[in-house]
Amino acid sequence: MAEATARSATDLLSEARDLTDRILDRWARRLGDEVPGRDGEALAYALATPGKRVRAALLLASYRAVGGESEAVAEVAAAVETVHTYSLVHDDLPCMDDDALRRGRPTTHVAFDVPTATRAGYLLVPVAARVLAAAADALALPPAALGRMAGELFRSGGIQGMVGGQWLDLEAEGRTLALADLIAVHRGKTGALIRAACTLGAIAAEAGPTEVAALTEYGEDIGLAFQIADDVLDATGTSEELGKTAGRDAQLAKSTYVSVMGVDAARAEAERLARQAVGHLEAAGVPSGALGALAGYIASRNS
Ligand code: GRG
Repeated sequence: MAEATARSATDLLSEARDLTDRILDRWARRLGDEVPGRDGEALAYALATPGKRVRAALLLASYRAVGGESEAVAEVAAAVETVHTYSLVHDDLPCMDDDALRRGRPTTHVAFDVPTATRAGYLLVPVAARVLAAAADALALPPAALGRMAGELFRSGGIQGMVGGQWLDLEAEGRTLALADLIAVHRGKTGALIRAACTLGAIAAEAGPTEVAALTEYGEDIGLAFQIADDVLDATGTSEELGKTAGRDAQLAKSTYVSVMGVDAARAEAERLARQAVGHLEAAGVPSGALGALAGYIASRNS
């Protein structure tokens, strides 16, 4: 599993999906047994619903870029995808973005009901901690590495990251944000977890501080590029292509890169950030083949 310079983003994502989905399916079955009734079914439904696994692919590529070689790193990726899944379940609730379609399927609160989906989302947070602890065992990492990974993952998911960004996003509905405020929303609600995926890959490989910092900087830029591309797709894609309701940002009167600067300038900014992300790796001497391919995909993706 050495760093794969010649591989396309499609290959990398497909491998990340295979490896991560197998682990998440196992956890979904286990939780279905552990948690009785519809709560267990809702947990399994949310966890096993197919995502693109971009965060998993970034984590795997980051790990390999700094010399990691074990396939068990996919368990760390599964922990990040579990946090991401909880955020999607809650994001779709009527009190947040109120959406009925996710990953091409009814959202969890539509397939079950709002209280069940709310509980399932909350239950996924400690599940993510268990998945991460199991990952550290599988990789035979020292306790300090598990502590650092947990710190990064849950800080990125908290008030300084995903929850804080989502909070600002909800408060900003119906208002026009200045670009600096929009960047803060995007870096928090979406970018922080993507950045953490890259950092966790580096920590899992027990990389040195310069390499960890370079991958974190890469993740910071690529996380923002990812949300800008999401803004563009929301305005230009169809619900069928996206597996979620297209045009939702405009319906909710959200400020986005598209509303602030238009589709073309937003696309150009995502591409600029992708180049800048790869620049951090090059400056630190971290191999950037696979991460470069993923950066290109993230800036110009069509789903
Ligand atoms: C209590 C305020 C508060 C927040 C709770 C719900 C929540 C935490 C945060 C929402 C974070 C969120 C859903 C941000 C959007 C990120 C995003 C662009 C998701 C789509 O990611 P993809 O395209 O999805 O990778 P797939 O389905 O492929 O995994």
